[in-house]
Amino acid sequence: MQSVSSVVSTLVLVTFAGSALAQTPRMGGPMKHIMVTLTGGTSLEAMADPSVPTPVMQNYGHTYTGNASVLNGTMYNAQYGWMVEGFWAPPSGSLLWIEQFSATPGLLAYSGGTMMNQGTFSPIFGTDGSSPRIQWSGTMLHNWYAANTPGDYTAIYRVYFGDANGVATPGSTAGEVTLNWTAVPAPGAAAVLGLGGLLAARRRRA
Ligand SMILES: [Cu+2]
Repeated sequence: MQSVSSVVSTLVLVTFAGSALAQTPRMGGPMKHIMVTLTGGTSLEAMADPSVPTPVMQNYGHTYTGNASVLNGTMYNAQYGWMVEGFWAPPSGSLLWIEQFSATPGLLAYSGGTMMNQGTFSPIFGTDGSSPRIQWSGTMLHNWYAANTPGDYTAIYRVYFGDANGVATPGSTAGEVTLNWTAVPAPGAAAVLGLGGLLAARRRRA
């Protein structure tokens, strides 16, 4: 027979694991990097890794706390990550900027990071009246995308050199890339049903 204390500690562990899981938003799949290259010292190019399928925005039914709570109740994804390809730096006096040129209405974006540091979750790219552009340090950047309505979403971005105000550096060429997502409703419910089916199958086999 289990002692009371071991039962209690087991319960605490289970509760802690459950809440820790719920508080950490998921990327939603493998990283899909947007590789940014520089040619001739002035011309930027951006390309999303074609080997990773179109990211799916999902609602896992979790409740996040703190800044991540902006994702609560949404379908979301953070697979897209901006990455510098090769070794290069902006021309002197220039900074790297990423500007959202156009997007499907209802696409929400929040400031991200890497998976170790999930970012500030501040609204970006026009979400909640924010600026359409962000300054980019050039380190891997996985922003959070979210939607409240199922469907297909697209956004077009320009990555370019500019001054501290985001005014494009004369003589430089922006890279352009189109990103796509599919937002699907409540896969969490389907997953629970699937798990129930699995457990039922195990029980039958046992
Ligand atoms: Cu990455």
